[in-house]
Amino acid sequence: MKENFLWGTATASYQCEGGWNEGGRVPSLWDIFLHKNNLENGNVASDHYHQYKEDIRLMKEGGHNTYRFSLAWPRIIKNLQGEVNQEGINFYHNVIDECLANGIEPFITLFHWDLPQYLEEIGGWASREVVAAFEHYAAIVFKEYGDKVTYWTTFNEPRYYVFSGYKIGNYPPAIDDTQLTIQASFYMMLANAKAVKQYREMGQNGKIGIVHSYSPIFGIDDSLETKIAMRNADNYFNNWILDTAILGEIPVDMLGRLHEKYDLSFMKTDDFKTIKENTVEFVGLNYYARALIRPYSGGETILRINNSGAEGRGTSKVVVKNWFEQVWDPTSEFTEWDTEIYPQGLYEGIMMAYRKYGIPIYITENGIGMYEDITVESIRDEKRIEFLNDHIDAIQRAVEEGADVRGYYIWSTMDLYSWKNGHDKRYGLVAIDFENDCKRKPKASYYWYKQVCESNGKTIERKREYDSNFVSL
Ligand code: BGP
Repeated sequence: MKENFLWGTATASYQCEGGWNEGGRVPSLWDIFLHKNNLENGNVASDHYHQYKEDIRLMKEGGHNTYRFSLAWPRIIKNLQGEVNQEGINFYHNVIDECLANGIEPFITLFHWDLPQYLEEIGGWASREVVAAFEHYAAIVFKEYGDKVTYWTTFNEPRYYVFSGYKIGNYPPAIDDTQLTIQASFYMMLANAKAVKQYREMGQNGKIGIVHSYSPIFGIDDSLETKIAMRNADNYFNNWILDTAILGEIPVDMLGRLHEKYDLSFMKTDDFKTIKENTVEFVGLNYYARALIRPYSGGETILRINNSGAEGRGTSKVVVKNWFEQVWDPTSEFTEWDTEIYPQGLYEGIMMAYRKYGIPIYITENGIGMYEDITVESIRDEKRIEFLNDHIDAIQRAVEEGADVRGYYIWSTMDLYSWKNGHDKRYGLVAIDFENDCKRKPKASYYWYKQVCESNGKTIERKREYDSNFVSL
């Protein structure tokens, strides 16, 4: 990799911090939703709120030079009036200072899904008022931390958040409403542009981008029907985030189709102007798997996600009526949560994104969720090592072909709360004993990754042949 390549790991506030009612933090929509429905929650999570120094020490000893994490909006802004919680502000000063003292570059996300409940109560992201609240929150944190932090991203995975909450209904606010899905999507992208604008107007010296849940699109063949389905799928999965944030343009063919059935009058001329004029300068791509697409063959929309691991194996299904269907290649390998293991998709995906957008790319999440016995003396997570090796190799292949990739973050730093999958789906390089004061224990992958970071990728082995018979966009 090039000099100064960022090698690190990633977390999100709600998933790792715990301390849900400490330090003046107010509830987020996740606290309320999970408590009310009696579901596994992140009250304690990995106890990072109390053990962040130990975590940062482990990062340093593990050879990392960066850490991607998010700020919890409910720790920072107390209420609808926008009052600041000084204790929350201080907490993140401490985390950032600890990173800097250990040679770890902070890479900060403003919103990784923990919306304050008081904003959910006024309509959440489907309401325009939340855009103004986000601008206020962003201005406070840019002013506080702007001189210490170079890398900022506005949102983590707007697509995943909006579809899960407003259409699939497995995340809060847990509804199925296409009109609100469109509104929430639009307001998030508008909030992204407004935060970018503000960052620049405040004369900040760092860089600002957005993080997207990237599903590179592949087709089952190269017929015209498949090509059309692939374009629809690309709009659904990727373009409405990437085109909007990077090019300042919401795909017009998608807007045209939505306009036939839904009310888009809430989108104002000024909004389009703001979006056009305030685009991001880099993009973070989270890669877990590609999306293999075939033409729509009939029936209602089905969006089914496996949140129960081995038990629900093979139950994932995505059909978007009149748009496309997703298929799972039976010859491929999958995790217990139905995620395809397909490193080639990362290579192709980077090349597609780089050719189309030409801006710097950071791979802001990549990793594998597994059931693991962490009570053993040494945790030999060979499967994870193989997975990471092959994905880093995919990035190196793209870099060799000219793609400008500047950083890589493994999801996740330590085991943490995996949203609706609970704590059993482990992603960390460091094990967390959730039953025992969240004691930390590095896995074999942690030591393996240390060598990768310290050699700047030279210890990665090229083990896979790539298939040249795929059909991409
Ligand atoms: C991404 C999110 C993360 C993380 C990861 C793994 O979509 O940005 O917050 O959770 O996916 O997903 P999961 O925990 O559902 O397995």
